[in-house]
Amino acid sequence: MTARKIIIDTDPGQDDAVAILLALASPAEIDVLGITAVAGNVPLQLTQKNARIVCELAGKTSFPVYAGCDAPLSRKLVTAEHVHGKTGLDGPVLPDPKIPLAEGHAVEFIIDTLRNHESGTITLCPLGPLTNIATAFQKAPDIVEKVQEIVLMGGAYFEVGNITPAAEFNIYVDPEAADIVFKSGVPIVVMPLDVTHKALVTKPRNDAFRALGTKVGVAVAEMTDFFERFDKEKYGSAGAPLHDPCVTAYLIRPELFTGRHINVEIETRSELTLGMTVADWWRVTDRAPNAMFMGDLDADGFFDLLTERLARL
Ligand SMILES: [Ca+2]
Repeated sequence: MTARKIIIDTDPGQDDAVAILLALASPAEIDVLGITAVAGNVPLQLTQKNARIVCELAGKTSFPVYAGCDAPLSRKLVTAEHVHGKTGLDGPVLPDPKIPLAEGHAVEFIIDTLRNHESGTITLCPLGPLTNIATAFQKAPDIVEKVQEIVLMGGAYFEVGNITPAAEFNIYVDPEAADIVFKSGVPIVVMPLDVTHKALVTKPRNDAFRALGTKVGVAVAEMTDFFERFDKEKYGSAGAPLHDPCVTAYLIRPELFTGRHINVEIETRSELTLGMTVADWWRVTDRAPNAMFMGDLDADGFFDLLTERLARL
């Protein structure tokens, strides 16, 4: 098996950080060609810096980190400091990054990388709003058919919404971008809240991260400690949901996840339900399937994988 070539498009975020660490800990399965930052959980100035902080924490700095779009396609940026803290990576105390930001724009990197590789060999892994990906598709329509697959965190069906009663944060922040991506024809795998709310860092699971005794293990435990206070208060859940690591875990062990290949469309007009992922889970329309929409995961298997891989960093 050769490692799958991916670009991680991200707005770190503690859960983004864990998703990136999992990818960087798994070079046999995942070849990270670059990381592209987007505005989302916190503004771009912080997400691009946080992405570099995480790479240095992992001790993996052989690929470029680019800054991308600092605002959604046609809306004002909505951020989530109420969840992630002021820096986006609140929790552990981590040093400022020494590696520089790569020169150039994330969108150009995405376009060039797809053009410079054989068709069907690059997977895009968006962990934030879909602004960078949609902008790349708009600027360079020729790259769309070259994408092997998009594996993304976003949306919800049974869990409905976390930023509004109807919408999940990543899709809500830039619904027009999500609409472009979901209509692109690229094979899409979606990790919605329905799955990620089952990836809960319970106390024993967090203790397992801390017990690794490594810089990475302790930092991840401190990140989830911070992150979980929000979800405990809001949902009364047993711990923080690790949304974004579901994406990189899927690349390593897809059998941990089950879902349905269905039609998913994005609400872009209604004020009330803006950014809703209208997922035809029950197949009540004849609209063509465009996404593998996940519904369940083996949570114990997921955390076993995560802990085992984080131990390698
Ligand atoms: Ca994210």
